[in-house]
Amino acid sequence: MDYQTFRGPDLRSARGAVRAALGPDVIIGSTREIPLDDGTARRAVEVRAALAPPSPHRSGVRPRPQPVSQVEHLEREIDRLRAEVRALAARRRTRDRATAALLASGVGERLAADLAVGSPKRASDEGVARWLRRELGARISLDAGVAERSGPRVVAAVGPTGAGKTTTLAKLAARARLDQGRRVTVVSFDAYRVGAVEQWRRYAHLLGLQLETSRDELAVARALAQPGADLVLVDTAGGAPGDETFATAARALGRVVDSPLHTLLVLPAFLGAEEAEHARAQYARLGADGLVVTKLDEALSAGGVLGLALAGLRVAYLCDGPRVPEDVAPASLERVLDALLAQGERA
Ligand SMILES: Nc1nc2c(ncn2[C@@H]2O[C@H](COP(=O)(O)OP(=O)(O)O)[C@@H](O)[C@H]2O)c(=O)[nH]1
Ligand SMILES: [Mg+2]
Repeated sequence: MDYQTFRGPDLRSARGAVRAALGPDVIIGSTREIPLDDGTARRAVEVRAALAPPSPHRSGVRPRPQPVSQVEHLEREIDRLRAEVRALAARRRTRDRATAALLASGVGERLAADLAVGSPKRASDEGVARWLRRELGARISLDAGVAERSGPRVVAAVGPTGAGKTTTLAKLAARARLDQGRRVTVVSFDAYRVGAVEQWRRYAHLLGLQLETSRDELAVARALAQPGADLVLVDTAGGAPGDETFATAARALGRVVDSPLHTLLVLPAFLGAEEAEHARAQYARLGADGLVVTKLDEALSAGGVLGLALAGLRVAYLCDGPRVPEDVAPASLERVLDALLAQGERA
């Protein structure tokens, strides 16, 4: 190789000199700093360069396949890893979006994380929403319209004060009377609270219901023993489990042996996941086997309460207003999912 030497005050100018003399296709032999022989401490850069031999490409000769160098091998490995990291990031983002939608709907953190684990690898926002609906739909079970089923049965409402127990039972009583012409008896164990009995007297008068406002746990059995007894609705006070009316209701419900008994836990839609879980535990002694979600008209989403449905409690009714009897509907999967994701889908 025919090397020539070029100098400059810095590397840039030395390379400039190389380019000016030999053009762009050069081979650099060496580059080094040298002292300037002008008696100062200044230094210059010296580059040795030669014209590159003509490339086989340009001369029309096919290049022979070169063995893959270590550098190329590493580059390919890095590309592969990059693609993998991108795929993982996309998957994580999908999972994050699913988690965010669930949290926005009010579903508790643990449940949201558990559900989002199975989210699809890659998906648009609509894809994530569709997947969530499918996934949630598969986990929700319904026991829709329990009070409408024929044959003597007892439907009891339990839950915190103000949740909408009395209103919901009045709606069910009205539907049974007006739509089905059934004989309906109401047993109210909420005999202590001022106005509670009065509330039922008015409904009984309006709708033609039999009313038992007893503090005696045998009242349910008596109601069922009446000739032609059909639907018995049991209203309870919201009190704590130690409370006397609560104990009476528990004993009464325990005595209903022959007729099917449905104990509905009535909870307002705006409860958070922890409060809903707490209520479920508190009323477990009354053996709630169904869920009524009330006040859907007052909540953005009902994920906290419907988290109970995802954990196995079957949804019976949805209520979206105080009007008797209009604002109640037997639960349908579509409406439960709408209530569950009302807020989350927009997140
Ligand atoms: N906005 C709305 N209000 C409701 C609903 N259900 C019940 N309410 C109201 O909530 C209040 C308490 O209801 P009530 O049935 O007395 O609750 P209880 O203490 O559980 O028997 C009343 O003012 C009802 O009119 C509902 O679905 N939506
Ligand atoms: Mg009440």
